Amino acid sequence: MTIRPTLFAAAALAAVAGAAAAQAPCPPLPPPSGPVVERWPADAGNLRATIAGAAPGTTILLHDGFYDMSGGDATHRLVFSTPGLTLRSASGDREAVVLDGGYVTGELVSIQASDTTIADLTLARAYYHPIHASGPGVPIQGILIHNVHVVDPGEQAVKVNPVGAGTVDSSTLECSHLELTDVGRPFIRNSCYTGGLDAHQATGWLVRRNRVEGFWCDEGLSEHGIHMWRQCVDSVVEENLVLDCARGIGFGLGPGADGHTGGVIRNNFVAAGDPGLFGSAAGFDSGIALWGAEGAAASHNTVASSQAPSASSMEWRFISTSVSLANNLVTDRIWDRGGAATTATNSEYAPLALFADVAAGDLHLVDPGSAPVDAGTVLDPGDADLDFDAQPRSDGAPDIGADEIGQPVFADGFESGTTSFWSTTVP
Ligand SMILES: [Ca+2]
Ligand SMILES: [Ca+2]
Repeated sequence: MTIRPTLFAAAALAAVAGAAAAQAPCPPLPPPSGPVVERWPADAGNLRATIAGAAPGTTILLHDGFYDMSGGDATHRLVFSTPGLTLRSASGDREAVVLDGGYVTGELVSIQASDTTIADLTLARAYYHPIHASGPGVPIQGILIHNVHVVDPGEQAVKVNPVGAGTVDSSTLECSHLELTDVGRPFIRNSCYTGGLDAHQATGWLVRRNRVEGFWCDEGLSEHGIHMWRQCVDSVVEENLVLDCARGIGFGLGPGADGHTGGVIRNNFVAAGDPGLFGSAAGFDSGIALWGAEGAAASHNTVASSQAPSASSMEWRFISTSVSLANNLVTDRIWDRGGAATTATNSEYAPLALFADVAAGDLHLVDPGSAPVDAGTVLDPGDADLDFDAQPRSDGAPDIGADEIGQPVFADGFESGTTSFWSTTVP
């Protein structure tokens, strides 16, 4: 199947329009500080050489347009093996620079060096992983993936796994949109071998403020929208919207080698409302799954599905699991499938009418008089001081779920208010 660039761009813009109501904006990256190399769409065939020859600290600025990256074969990719390189758009508009693999190029971006930044652009239709980070036999760190749109990957949208001892640690995926669309879904292979972020043996990742959506297949069970497992440590997953994914957020997938240590999942919206997802073979499996998660916390998350999940809204499983669940608000069950848990003021079987728009992923509370408001347990300072909107929980009576209600709501569905987590004032 061939998608002409103009049609593809139109589809991407439509997707963005749908995303406009999602999350408060993230502040832009600062301007480049080192050497800058500018490139245009006609340079698409030479980008590999440009990146391979760039001095440490160089920023490759891409001007707006459609970059046809489908030349070559499944072994082709942009390899970042020099520390401190940045690939970003000149305009800062992630929808205006599209690198399209046409399901020919295996990976679009291969990160193999510390302090690599990928920002402000769209990566479409890689045959495998559009972004793949692996240390080159030794650990790397300081990767920043910021404000990218990854659309219709052939496998997982963002893959992090070690090569030998080459783990990828202390890195960030933020403010990005990872999605599998109805157009791309038929291209998924191997019994739904896809997902949003899939990280193995990664320590200290921060995954925040992303919109992850559409990861499901007619047959087979997709990996989670955000999945940290296989000995990941101390992941922080916060303020994300995971919409219409068969599995929302996962720590671990089993005991031992498949497990996760430490970490926190907080202030996320996990929503499911797509009839196609519910009608698929696997359905909506679970919102948040802690399988072999040792010492993890899940606090102040909201999981809402317009139909019942196949398994649960939230669950923990396997003997090695030890989790703390507090102030989570869900529309179905929280399931004890084995392991140890401490729980405080979680709310199951919440009515859908509590939320602004489940199908759109807007799980803000609508009624300041509703049951979750002011009904939560006060957590230790630093555990979940801010809500989904990065607004402080300052009234001494936390609302159950990811949203602390009580401030004016933006026209686009978000609340205005105070100085945020980002040290910027939300308008
Ligand atoms: Ca409150
Ligand atoms: Ca709020």
